[in-house]
Amino acid sequence: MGLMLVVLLLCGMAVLASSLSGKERAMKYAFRLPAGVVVVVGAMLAAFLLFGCPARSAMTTQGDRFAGAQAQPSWPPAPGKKVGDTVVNPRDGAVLVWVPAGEFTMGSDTGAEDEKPARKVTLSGYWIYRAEVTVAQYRKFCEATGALMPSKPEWGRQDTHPIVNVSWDDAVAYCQWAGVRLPSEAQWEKAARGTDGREYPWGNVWDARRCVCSVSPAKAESTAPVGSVPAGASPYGCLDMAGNVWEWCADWYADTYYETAPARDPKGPAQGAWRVLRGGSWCDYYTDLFRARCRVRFNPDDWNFSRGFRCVSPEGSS
Ligand SMILES: [Ca+2]
Repeated sequence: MGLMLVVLLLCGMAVLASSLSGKERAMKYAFRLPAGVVVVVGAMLAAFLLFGCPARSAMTTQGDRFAGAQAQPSWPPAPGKKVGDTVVNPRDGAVLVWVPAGEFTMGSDTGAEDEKPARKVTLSGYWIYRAEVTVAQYRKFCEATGALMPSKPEWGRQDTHPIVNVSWDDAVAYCQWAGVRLPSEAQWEKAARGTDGREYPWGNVWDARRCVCSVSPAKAESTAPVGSVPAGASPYGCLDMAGNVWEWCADWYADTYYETAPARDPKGPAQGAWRVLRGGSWCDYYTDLFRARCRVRFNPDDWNFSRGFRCVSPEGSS
């Protein structure tokens, strides 16, 4: 394009030069002079539009480069350094918080049989979504991949609420698109209760005001916008680990797994019939379900209005 304009410019100058030779008749001279001027001016104008706005051209280029940098940030993310560090997943815009490597208390000596015993388990560091995956994020996944939105709950699809009515398989498909994974059961539990063995994300005393639930006197009528109860944050800043929606974990469920799990980075049984869900939901009214150590199983192909998920950074990123 640029070369063509230069040629046009040279042609115009040639026409103008010949028109100025002074050997043609006056009419021809009169015609050629304006024609040459028109070609020269036209070519100059075109050249100016193309090359004459260096600031605009450079801005566009820089803008493109910037957009490219945004579309391809450092992902998977580098390990965090301390509690409170955050990163953003460029694919779905989710904020992830850092859970440092180290030991925590997994399970319980006093809870249900499948939670026993309380053990010291060590995990590598990892990033985990601060909140549950939202309707808006899941819609983005569907639009990008052609996946279908799940059934609409009674309260409708509200962008800031957690997605519900998703199966374990749906959650895994989302994770593949978003470049993340479902948390292992151990990762979910550590993110919810920290290292001091507490019962709830906020401490050891039940408080219905610290989560979206139906435990009296709270009476949630539906899910709530994710992260709407900051007072229920876990030691790492995770929100809604208790309540709002149950959250799928990557692991198969086994009732004896807490007795036999490896002491470092346990990833669940090799096989099973059910997958693990954690944390309780908006429609639950039994306080034990909200304890960070409570384990629930469910058919991975099935779904309902109280179940959603959150994600962790991909393998090898921490
Ligand atoms: Ca939850």
